[in-house]
Amino acid sequence: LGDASQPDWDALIIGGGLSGIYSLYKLRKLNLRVKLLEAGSGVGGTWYWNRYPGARFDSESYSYSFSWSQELLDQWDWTEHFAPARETEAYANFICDKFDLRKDMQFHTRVRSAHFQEESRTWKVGTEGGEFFTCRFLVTAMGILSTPTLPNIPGVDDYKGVAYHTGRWPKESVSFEGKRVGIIGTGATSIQAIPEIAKTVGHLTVFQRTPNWAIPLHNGKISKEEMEKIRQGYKELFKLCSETNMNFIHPAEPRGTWEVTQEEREALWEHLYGQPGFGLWLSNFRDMGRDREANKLVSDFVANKIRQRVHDPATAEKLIPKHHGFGTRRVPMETNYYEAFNQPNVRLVDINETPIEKITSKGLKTSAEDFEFDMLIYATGFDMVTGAYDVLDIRGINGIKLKDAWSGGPKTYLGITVPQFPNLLMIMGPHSCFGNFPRSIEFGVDWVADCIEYLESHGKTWIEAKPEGAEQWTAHLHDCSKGLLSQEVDSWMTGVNKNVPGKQKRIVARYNGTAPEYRQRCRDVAQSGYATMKLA
Ligand code: NA7
Repeated sequence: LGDASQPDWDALIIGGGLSGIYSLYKLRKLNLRVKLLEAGSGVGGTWYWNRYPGARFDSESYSYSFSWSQELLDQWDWTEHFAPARETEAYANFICDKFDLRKDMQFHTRVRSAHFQEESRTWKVGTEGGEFFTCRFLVTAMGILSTPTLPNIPGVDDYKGVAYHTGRWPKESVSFEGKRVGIIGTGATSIQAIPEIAKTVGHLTVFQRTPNWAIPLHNGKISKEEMEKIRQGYKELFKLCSETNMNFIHPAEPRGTWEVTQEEREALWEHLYGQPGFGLWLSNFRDMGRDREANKLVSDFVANKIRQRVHDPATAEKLIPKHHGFGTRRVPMETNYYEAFNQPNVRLVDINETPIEKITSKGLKTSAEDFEFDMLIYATGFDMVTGAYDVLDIRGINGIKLKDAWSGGPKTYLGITVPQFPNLLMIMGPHSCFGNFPRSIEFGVDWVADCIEYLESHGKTWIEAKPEGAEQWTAHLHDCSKGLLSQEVDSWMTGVNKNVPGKQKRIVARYNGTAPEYRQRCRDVAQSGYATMKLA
């Protein structure tokens, strides 16, 4: 293994989540010799690692179905409108069994390095276990929120009780009964976990730095009859997703905030607040994400909902974001999140008032109090979008390190390729269009597979973004992002993670135009015979 002159594989895929699974299926169809490497013991990616209580979709389950196999659509039943993580993990397993994908997967294999070897036009990939593989095309399917980060609070290693990061939750069931539990972070993860933990916990203390604008999920079971109806409607559903800005089933509201009366506004917001899913975020007035005053109105509407639901006015005020507007960060979806704070055994600590000074052997110390816990939960998020790349030693032409090439923010072409890193093809890479993942994954994988097929049929063994292509793409990304209120806010969507050195400044981390526009731009490149890229 590792002989550059005779690569082991035509394509090597890193990651066994949904992106990796479909990449393997699709590239195998091209009769390529393909291998997939996965760090975990099973498939599912996000849905494999995230086992914390309450982990589930907040996109409608059926809108998450892969559309490329009618048989798969016919055979798989979703049981809830927003399926729990274990059901989605089972879905990933079902796909792998059905298409016999597991035989080309190697588990317990964490990739550590990938070096491009110019002479042989191959990648040499090294693993933590000391194995080496060579391949012609390197397909990264590593996820955008897959590298968990612990808080940069002194003493994280000192705590002697049980501690978990939500993104590395154990497989065994965890009991909270009678326990004193502390949880740090109040992002989408924590907002799912807190109400579940609160059901049985002895006492729960929530440490909040930034409150978020969470809205009700309104989940429900799917009966057999309802599933049949959904199945009959898959075609229209996928068409609808392909037309919306972010690939979800929630279409944009064409009207602007100021084009309707206050009563009409309230009526739309009430309606959307009572509907399942992301409606209030994605089907709101079209200027909500750019017009500060319009955004303030809807933020006030959601603030009043929080006030109505939380009994203690002081706690309610702490739970209402003051420094960013509704929808300018990823909107967490909740089920009884606000009600959890009405329980006598759940307490909110605003760490802006009383900062955490250190983690101690028994719990943690704020400027006001010493806390002792039986369990400490870090719901502190991930090194987003570029994190999975930064932890690897990826080197392109002349040994240039990807981490260095991206030190000022990612540089890509279409979010798929990178100048000076030939034959590296990223699925859901930085600068690509995220939204409803499987819809975006299907597009990304199809584009990559078509590209490889084109190279094969034209006798080419090299594809690379041109520097000027990456510059134009970055400029276009900045154009799409102009005027977005979300770009004025620190969040994983703007590439900020204060726990990670070098990630303190906001960047454009994702495609902020519409999904149809993104796809059109990628298609144009393919249709031009990849004229804007270097092929050799
Ligand atoms: P998020 O949304 O990044 O949330 C992480 C939370 O942890 C957030 O409330 C952070 O506060 C908090 N945090 C992080 N570091 C610290 C430190 N050092 N001290 C105190 N609090 C801290 O991650 P999630 O896992 O909840 O969600 C990730 C995405 O997964 C989610 O959006 C979905 O798309 C799926 P901050 O806001 O930075 O002040």
